[in-house]
Amino acid sequence: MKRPTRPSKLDSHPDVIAVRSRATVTAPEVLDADWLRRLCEDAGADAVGFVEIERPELADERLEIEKAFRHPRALISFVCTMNRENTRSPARSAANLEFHLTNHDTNEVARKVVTELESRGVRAFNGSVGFPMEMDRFPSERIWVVAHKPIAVEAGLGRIGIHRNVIHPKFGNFILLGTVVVDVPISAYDRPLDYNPCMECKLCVAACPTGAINPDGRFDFSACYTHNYREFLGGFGDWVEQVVESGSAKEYRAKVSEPESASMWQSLSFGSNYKAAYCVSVCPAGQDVLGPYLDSRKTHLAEVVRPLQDKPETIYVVAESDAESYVARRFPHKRIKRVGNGLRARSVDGFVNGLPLIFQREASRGLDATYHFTFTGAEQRELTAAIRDGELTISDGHQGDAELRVRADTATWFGFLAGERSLVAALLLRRIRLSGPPRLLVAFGRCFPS
Ligand code: B12
Ligand code: SF4
Repeated sequence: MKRPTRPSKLDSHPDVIAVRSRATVTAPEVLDADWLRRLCEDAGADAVGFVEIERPELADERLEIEKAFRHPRALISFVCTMNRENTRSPARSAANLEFHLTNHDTNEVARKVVTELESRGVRAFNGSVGFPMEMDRFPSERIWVVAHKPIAVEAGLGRIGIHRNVIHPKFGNFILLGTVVVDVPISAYDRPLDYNPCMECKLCVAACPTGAINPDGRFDFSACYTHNYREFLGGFGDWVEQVVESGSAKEYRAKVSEPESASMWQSLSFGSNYKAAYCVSVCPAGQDVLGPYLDSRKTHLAEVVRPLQDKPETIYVVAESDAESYVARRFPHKRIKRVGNGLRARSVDGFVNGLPLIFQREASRGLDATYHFTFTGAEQRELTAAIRDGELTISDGHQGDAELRVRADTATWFGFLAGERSLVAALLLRRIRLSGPPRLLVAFGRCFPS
């Protein structure tokens, strides 16, 4: 005999009764592209594009997105424009104000779109435009949840210029990017632009104070990050260490000038300030931007590029990096200050991911060597690093013949790289063993200053 079901405590809860008695909101099976575009524009987006999550070019990005939002079906990419004169001004407080406020607006647009979609039963997610990011991964893994640039490119919102920022065909590079991920497909998707708005004028190369941008599009991450991000992440960590290592106020003042302390306070109080972003400032590309440059390149150079090049300012560099020699050669009127950037590996993965970011092409000139690494202890792995013709390649396992073989206990190796353990002691204790000329280890170290 079937026993009568007793009403559970849940059934009599007022909110449960209310939910059960109201009509359920059913998410649409497909989001109409025209309606969705209007929704984004009404929320404040200046341009919008859509991409299906299965796009092969975004396969790696999809894996990252799925870690944060479980059911991605489609991506909404959008841009918010920045005012140009502020972004170009040598008064970097004005430029930073523009970056910060546009950043805020872009997050706001994403949030408004997500809120509206959620009210219609669509699950939607927005990763942040910039900060906050996932700091528990720093510095070994990528800290951003969604990489907006490749998505914007696939959504037809622009192409990557020599300076590695996305250039929109109308607004140029005076844009910040946002992405909303939805769990419902969209009725029509966009394709990448069939041309690159970059003019290849190389003004970004000429204006960057650290030499981070190469004419062929190679980007010296370490050069840009050490200077531009002096008051962010590892730059901030380095400043903290300067405070800790100062035995007195006098000693601290010898290391950190009064403007630098005030600037750090400003960043902590009002949001971190970028030191440069000159690549964005000088870029003439984009139909709304290009006119004055076409009218007179001379005036563009005199009024936009030169004031930034001529500005007397401190440029933060890692000792003996390519940036240090570049500033001395190219901008002798700018002050060079050697600092640490906090990019230290603490795991083998961090080591593998980090080496290409801090590799110094010029410092590697003349080196032609293959290194076999055997990590033992906490992590066990074999790696090959080859440096040849100014290029670094890293591969798993031991490939080919090596000029130097390094066998290292993982903890000792990363302690040595962070300057916390002595190499001599590690060699004596055989925690690090070398087979081949030790000068090749010194030469290796010169290619990766941090
Ligand atoms: C990490 C990061 C940085 C790092 C590294 C930058 C970099 N180039 O990767 C640092 C700290 C140096 C940095 C600096 C800046 N950043 Co930033 N940064 C990011 C972040 C968090 C992730 C970028 C990313 O995806 N990197 C992954 C690596 C692999 O990207 P990548 O090397 O550029 O990869 C591209 C190239 O390989 C390119 N590519 C492939 N083949 C080829 C071939 C050639 C010839 C070329 C040229 C390129 C190319 O395609 C890849 C995909 O985009 C995003 C925010 C976000 N969550 O997306 C903002 C973001 C990229 N940053 C932005 C900005 C504005 C800046 C700064 C101007 C900051 C400032 N105000 O000073 C500078 C500009 C530096 C520069 N010229 O790149 C904007 C760019 C907007 C735009 N129009 O594109 C973003 C998108 C923030 C936003 N939401 O708007 N940033
Ligand atoms: S400054 Fe010139 S070369 Fe650099 S990204 Fe802009 S258009 Fe391209």
